[in-house]
Amino acid sequence: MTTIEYQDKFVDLDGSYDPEEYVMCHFHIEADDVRRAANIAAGESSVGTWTTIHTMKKRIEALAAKVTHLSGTSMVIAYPIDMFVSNSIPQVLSDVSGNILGMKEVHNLRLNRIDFPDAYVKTFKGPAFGMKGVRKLLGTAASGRPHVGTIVKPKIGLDPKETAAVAYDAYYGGCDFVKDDENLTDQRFCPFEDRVVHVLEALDRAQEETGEKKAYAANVTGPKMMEHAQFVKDHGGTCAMIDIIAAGYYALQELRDADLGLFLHGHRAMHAAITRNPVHGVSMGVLALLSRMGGVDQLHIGTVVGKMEGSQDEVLDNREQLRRPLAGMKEPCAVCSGGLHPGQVETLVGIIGKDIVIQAGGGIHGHPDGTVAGSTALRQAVDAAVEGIPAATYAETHEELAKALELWGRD
Ligand code: CAP
Ligand code: MG
Repeated sequence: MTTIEYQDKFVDLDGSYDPEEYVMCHFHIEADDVRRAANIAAGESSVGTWTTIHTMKKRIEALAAKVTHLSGTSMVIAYPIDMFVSNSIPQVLSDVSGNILGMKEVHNLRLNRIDFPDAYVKTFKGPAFGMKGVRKLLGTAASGRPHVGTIVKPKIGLDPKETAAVAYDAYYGGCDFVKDDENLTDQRFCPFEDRVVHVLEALDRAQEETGEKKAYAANVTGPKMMEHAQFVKDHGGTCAMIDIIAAGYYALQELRDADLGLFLHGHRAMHAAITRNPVHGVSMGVLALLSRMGGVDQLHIGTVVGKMEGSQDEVLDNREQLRRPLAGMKEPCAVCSGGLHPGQVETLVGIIGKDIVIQAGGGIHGHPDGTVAGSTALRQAVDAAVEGIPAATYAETHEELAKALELWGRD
């Protein structure tokens, strides 16, 4: 077999590559022969294939990706910027995390970080609001406290009026934010438009009664995404939610590029199929960066302390990708969610800080006194954390929090 990879032409460890001309991708690689596998990976993900081809032209060699660093299991590949199409996350994914992840030659390959040239980043719209914009909308810019949110539970099954009743209780008890679950979209038992009308009516009522600004993330994922997003806008909503991985990044970009004036909540259901294996796939940090470029204003990043897998290092990297300087692009707000309850808020805020949305489904609707009390308890836990008062101390004078701590304990 005559193979391009034997020629080692995609490895250039002494070369210098201008970060404004190349997309630099950092990988973990495991193979019997790492140098050979690295060469194949760079070739396969740019101009190469498994054998020498007679259709190759001299000028096309300028599009070859090059391995610029190789040490142990750490590899960097520089991809020429001309490989990439403006404002296309699918293009990025097919380029740098496409066939190479499935090649026999590599045992494991994981894309851990991408550094893009600023000029390329600027071809994406990024978040319309970002964390600061959403804070402005919800009136929390001055306090800087974490936002408190809930996912209406059960995940599926409630009808529109029942959903709205749960949402009202959550808002009334102290939640800033109510959202649909990832698998609630437009099912027969809870049609989208009916649900939006009822929940927004509950939101209005709760806003009037509490004097606080509230938001509702309606899950527009699906074939009627744009129509549903427009419906939310037309009915006075401020937010749309999208399952970015299940729907695909192009869907997110289409939603963002429409400039509807809604802030976008990114749910990452299914990300673990891609991100969970620590030595293979694509890191959640990379997906977080791409989600930011694609325009999410809020993104689930994990919790460390909750029910979902994700080490502290990973969660902090996810947050970092939302905050790192990126050609002036706005910073989305990190959403911490998944098995959370008031007893974990102190630790969570200690690890991740105050610029987060703290979301709880079970940790609100499972409160012994119901959703209003559950929502109040979570808000009290947030207030305690912001004031630097231990939750146990705060609970001595806050009954809802006390009951939550009694039921779920403290982490
Ligand atoms: C949380 C949740 C969210 C998870 C997703 C759920 O509910 O609604 O989808 O947070 O995980 O369905 O599990 P609970 P992640 O509060 O009742 O656990 O944020 O890690 O993507
Ligand atoms: Mg959910």
